[in-house]
Amino acid sequence: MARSTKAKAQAKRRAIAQEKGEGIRTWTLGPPVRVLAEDGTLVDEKGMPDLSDDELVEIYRWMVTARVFDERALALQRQGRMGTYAPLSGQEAAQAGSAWALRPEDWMFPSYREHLVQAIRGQPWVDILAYWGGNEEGNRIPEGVNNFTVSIPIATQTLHAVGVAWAAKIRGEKLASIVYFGDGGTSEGDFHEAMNFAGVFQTPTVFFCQNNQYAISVPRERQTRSETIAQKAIAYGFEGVQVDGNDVLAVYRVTQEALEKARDGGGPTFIEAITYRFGHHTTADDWTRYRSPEEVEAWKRRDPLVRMRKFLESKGIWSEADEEGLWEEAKAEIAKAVEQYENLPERDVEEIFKYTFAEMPWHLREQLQELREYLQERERE
Ligand SMILES: Cc1ncc(C[n+]2csc(CCOP(=O)(O)OP(=O)(O)O)c2C)c(N)n1
Repeated sequence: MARSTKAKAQAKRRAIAQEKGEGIRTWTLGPPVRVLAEDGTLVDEKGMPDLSDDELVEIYRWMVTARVFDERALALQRQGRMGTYAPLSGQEAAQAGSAWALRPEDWMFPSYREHLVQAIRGQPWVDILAYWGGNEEGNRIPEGVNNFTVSIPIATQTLHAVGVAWAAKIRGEKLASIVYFGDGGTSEGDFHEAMNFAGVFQTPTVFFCQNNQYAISVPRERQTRSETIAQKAIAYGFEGVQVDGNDVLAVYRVTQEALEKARDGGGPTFIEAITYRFGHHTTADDWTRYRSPEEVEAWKRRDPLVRMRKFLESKGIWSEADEEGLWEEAKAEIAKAVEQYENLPERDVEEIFKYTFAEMPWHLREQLQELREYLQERERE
């Protein structure tokens, strides 16, 4: 096809898609999908998702609870009461909006930062604390909750999500899988293999990239030369879409559409949610080494919680008293989870060797022996 004919065809497709209210879905991406402006006003009335007032308040309640959880978890780690922790503050809209669009039968594959997604899907806060406290009980997913466990190795979970979605497709089950990863994850081979497989086999998978601008200290510009991350989907033959990741309603809308399409046999979608991590990568990191306070402050002015709160207020369904009450409630809920966490029975350190294999292989037996000798020696000192 001649270049101009091709461009015309592309423009036509884009125009039709936009007319249908589908947003921008080609590699020449326009501005990210948005429903709320930064001041909480509705910028896209047609794009307003079908959510009841109760649901809107409930989504906001989760976002505030996650912020409180984040602050407490960080403090616990700093006080030596927890092993390590990956803060999520700033990413509440990306997580709450996408999680809210999921159905119980869908499968969810997290990285290590999706505490809010895990909680919305039914994992108790105490379990999430237990996991970060080094207690494997925290990795026990409650019966009937279709969440996979935390994936520390970057992007490996993308393959698992595609595999599960493919199995569901073969079995004729009407469900989708969603997989979370960061901008850095898109540089991993696993990610590209998963994308290719999903495209070829048209698996019902939603790839949800929280582009929080950094992979630890590596900024987005050093991660990929691509103009957008979303456009990577095009090379694999499916749709990519950018969304304002600090706009919970826009995130809900694009995720809901992508999941619906997947369940209806329309194949995979790649969502790039543009957001920002307010805090450290993990408690082993120090963001002041690679970001300026001005940059962080600029993003804090686009706080997803503030945007949603202002929207609820403008709808006349939220007051100052509601706000105060919610923070108190969230603090009490998390304080209870912390108390439960600290009262969990202590685990035997030897357990870390015990549960991967039915029979312990020789190298683990050797390491266990070494650990016992070390502990005995320490006791003698
Ligand atoms: C396979 C692999 N390589 C390296 C690491 C070390 N590592 C941990 S987090 C991280 C950066 C990931 O950044 P990104 O994917 O953008 O996610 P974010 O942490 O920003 O949510 C790296 C390189 C790892 N966990 N796994």
